[in-house]
Amino acid sequence: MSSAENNLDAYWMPFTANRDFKAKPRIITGASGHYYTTENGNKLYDTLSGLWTSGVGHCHPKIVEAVQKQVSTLDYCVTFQMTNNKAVDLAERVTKMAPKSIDHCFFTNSGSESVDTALKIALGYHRARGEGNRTRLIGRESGYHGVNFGGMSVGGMVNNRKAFSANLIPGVDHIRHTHNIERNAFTRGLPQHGAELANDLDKLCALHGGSNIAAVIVEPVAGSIGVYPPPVGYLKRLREICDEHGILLIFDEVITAFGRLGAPFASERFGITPDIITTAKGLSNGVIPIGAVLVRDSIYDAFMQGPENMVELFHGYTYSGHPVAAAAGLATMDVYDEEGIFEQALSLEQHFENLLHSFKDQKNVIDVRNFGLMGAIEMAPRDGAAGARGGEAHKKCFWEGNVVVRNVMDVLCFSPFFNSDPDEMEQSFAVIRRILDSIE
Ligand code: PXG
Repeated sequence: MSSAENNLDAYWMPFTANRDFKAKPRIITGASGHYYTTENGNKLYDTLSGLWTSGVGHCHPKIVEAVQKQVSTLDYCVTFQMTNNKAVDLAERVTKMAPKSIDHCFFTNSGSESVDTALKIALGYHRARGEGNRTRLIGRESGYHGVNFGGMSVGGMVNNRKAFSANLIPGVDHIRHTHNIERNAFTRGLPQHGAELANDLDKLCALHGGSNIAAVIVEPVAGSIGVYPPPVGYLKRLREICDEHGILLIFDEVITAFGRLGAPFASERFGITPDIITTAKGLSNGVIPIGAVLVRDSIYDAFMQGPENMVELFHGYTYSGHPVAAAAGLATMDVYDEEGIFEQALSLEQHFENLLHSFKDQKNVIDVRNFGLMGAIEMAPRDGAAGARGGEAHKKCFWEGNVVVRNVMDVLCFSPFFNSDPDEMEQSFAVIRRILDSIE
């Protein structure tokens, strides 16, 4: 038994079947580039680039060096009523990259914190403008916005919500998700059918009065649920309805920001500018936890009133703008620029799409979806055992194929590195095919 297995009992694992895992642990001790290393020295190809986090690969030397340097120069600095140079620089760098007019940045430590921060900013914005009646928040079925109370309330993944259902925040509605296998199965890129589902928002405006709704939050491409790209015209229609009713549109870009769609932001790829963008993951390539909420100038300006010596937004985290995390963020932005990472991501899209869609006739596969470098292969659930096929695929890939594959129930999700080697990608999919062949 390894040292880690001995100590496993104390460790309560997140989003994990703890007892099943502890019976046969999968423990990683190192990573480099596109591979993890296990305790017994196996090298595993990582098809999820961390957890949609590490697009430029693990232990990128430039980011490692920046972190090492920063931690021995300024390890921590309070950012309330004073701050550090790295946080200032990163805010400027990221807002320069963001769509025009999105030019202020509030730091958090995770996607969940970014989402709850964004919801609070939206409510505070309306209140500051004398529209305190705008309190309702709208999310979408099957959406994932993290695990804190705000994000869980606007989120729509049932298992994440049901144990807490009585305590979710009030005044939240959900529009329908856009996933429709009957009409859109095996679509390459954006599905043709479903733009009309955005009109659910119009119906909620008719029900509540649009002037009572503060904000709508959606992932431009839903990730965690198993990759649902938006139907053609859907995001545009949401933007139109928001404009008509003065509702803020929040894009949760925790996955899609910083290259995942071959552009700095999904907003840019789709040509739709929201009012608020939530980010995390790719902001530091996953190296140090950090998130950011990016807002329109008009939102920031609305808060900047009243006595100048007063705090305008009573919100912030001990680690908002942590200097080491911000240094990791700045080095990550350098790598994105200097290595042409977003262009690389874009150029890999077609190859990735072809590999994924070669699973169309694979046993048990009922759908394949992709957009940018986000992709999913969905298997039919086994009778009476939903999730079993996906779970088996994950474990067999790990133990028998030396490939890390993430399953969400029976959906396998893929998030390739932006600088993937096309041959390595192909080899990993060949392994996955062999393993799916062996699953009944
Ligand atoms: N919003 C979105 C869109 C996310 O994808 C979060 C918020 C929350 O971020 P934090 O940093 O608090 O975890 C996420 C996170 C999966 C998976 O299986 C994806 C996430 C988290 C856990 C699992 O795809 N994304």
